[in-house]
Amino acid sequence: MTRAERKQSYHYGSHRGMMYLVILPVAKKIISAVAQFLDSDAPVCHFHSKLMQKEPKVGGAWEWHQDYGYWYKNQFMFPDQLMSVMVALTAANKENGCLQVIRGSHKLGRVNHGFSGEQVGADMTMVDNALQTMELVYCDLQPGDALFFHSNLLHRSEANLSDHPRWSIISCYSSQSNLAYNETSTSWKVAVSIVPDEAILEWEASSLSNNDFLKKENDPALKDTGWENEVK
Ligand SMILES: O=C(O)CCC(=O)C(=O)O
Repeated sequence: MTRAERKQSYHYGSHRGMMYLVILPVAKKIISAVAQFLDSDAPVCHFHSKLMQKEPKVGGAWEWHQDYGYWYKNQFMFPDQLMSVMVALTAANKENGCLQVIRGSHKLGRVNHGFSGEQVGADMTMVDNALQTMELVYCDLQPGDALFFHSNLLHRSEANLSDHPRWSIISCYSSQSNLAYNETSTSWKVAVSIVPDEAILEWEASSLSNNDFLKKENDPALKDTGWENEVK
């Protein structure tokens, strides 16, 4: 099986998992923690969320990258005002392709990113240099655990070759003071309407078909625009 065939599936359609995509990212407990981590007193905005499904034997690998390696292309100004939260829906461990991070690598600043096969990945010279002295950590998570990480943290994951699924939700946040000059969606500049933590138990599914975060083809971070390679 090739790496492409093992590609991780995102879920952009209707699914019971979508419930978590609507409520969990804006739950009070999560937003309060995000507000403390982001380097700004401005309100927290929810950039986007995705349901990551790594199915047994097929869930694919991710190359080393920084999320700001993508979001730089959206021309977000401040990496310290951008972060991600991964919430485990199933157990995640070394066997089923949990997230791996290089501890402290967010302090390196932004590393160059380019195409690595089908994916956009970090410059491996810098990754290998970092691994000489910095600790590689396998993020072993139990269902319900949340991992908060800086937009410049180097991370990757391996394919899920185990017999068990590895599902998670990854939500990404920006401060309202952080402007993006090449982003087509609008959620990144709208302050989050926080919901009580209990709402996840009370919510009933409704259609999400008009939400702009579903339109993957509009995302400049996933295109090779070339602008970032030239200094004008
Ligand atoms: O869920 C994974 O295995 C990796 C996902 C990831 O690195 C990302 O979405 O930036």
